[in-house]
Amino acid sequence: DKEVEVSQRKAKKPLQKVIESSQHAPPPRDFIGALTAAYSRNDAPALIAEVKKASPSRGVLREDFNPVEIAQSYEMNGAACLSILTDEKHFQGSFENLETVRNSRVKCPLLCKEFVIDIWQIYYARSKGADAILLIAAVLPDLDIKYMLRICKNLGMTALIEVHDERELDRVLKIDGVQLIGINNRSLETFKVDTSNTKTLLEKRGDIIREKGIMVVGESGLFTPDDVAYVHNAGVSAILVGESLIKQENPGQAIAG
Ligand code: IGP
Repeated sequence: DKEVEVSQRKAKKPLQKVIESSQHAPPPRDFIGALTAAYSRNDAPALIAEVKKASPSRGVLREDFNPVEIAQSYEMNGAACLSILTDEKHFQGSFENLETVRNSRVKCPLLCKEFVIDIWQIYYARSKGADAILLIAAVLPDLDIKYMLRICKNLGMTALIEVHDERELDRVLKIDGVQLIGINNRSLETFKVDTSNTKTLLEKRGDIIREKGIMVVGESGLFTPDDVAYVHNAGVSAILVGESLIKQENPGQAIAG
């Protein structure tokens, strides 16, 4: 999305300045550590709960949207990590939301949910307190993923690499240093959700993934305990859930159910 990039560039600081402010950010929290600890405690997939105001497919999900309140409620009810949408154009998110949650009492590691196409965005996310960042294989060439992984590592951040199909998964499995892969059940082109996507891909590539010690996150379209059990059986040790939680009157309490 060139448009997004250009508007951010125009509005914000030059790369060198952003790199400098990333060095003064609060030290990164251990995203994978939090997921692993939660998974071994509960024998259920660790939850990454998403702070999401709107989506392109569903429009505004919540009118009374208070990111810090939602984040606190998620944390109190057992989320291991949080995902904060920062994309403005499609999700009505913001980096300000990320920063205010990071400066609140919330202790969970935070994933910055952004369409990253430029390293500027990674440093910017870190400068706003992100502990992890999403890298979407569908929009990034292999060389960019490799380079961005190195930057994340140097910053002490975790990269969640998102794939949607076998071709993307195979590309990502060839890259060294990948620790966390998200399998998106929603097609970014058609918005169609199909949880069997996680199962199919893990049936095909589960062996290599386990061999490499990569942790898998089941993403999108999870609404019921059955959905969660289904992707858990398929082999994920973490899940990323937005809509079904955010639409509840009390988004955090929905976690227990
Ligand atoms: C959450 P859902 O269906 O529970 O709201 O999905 C999350 O997986 C989804 O928001 C997401 C996303 C993304 C958003 C997955 N990959 C990439 C923006 C960009």
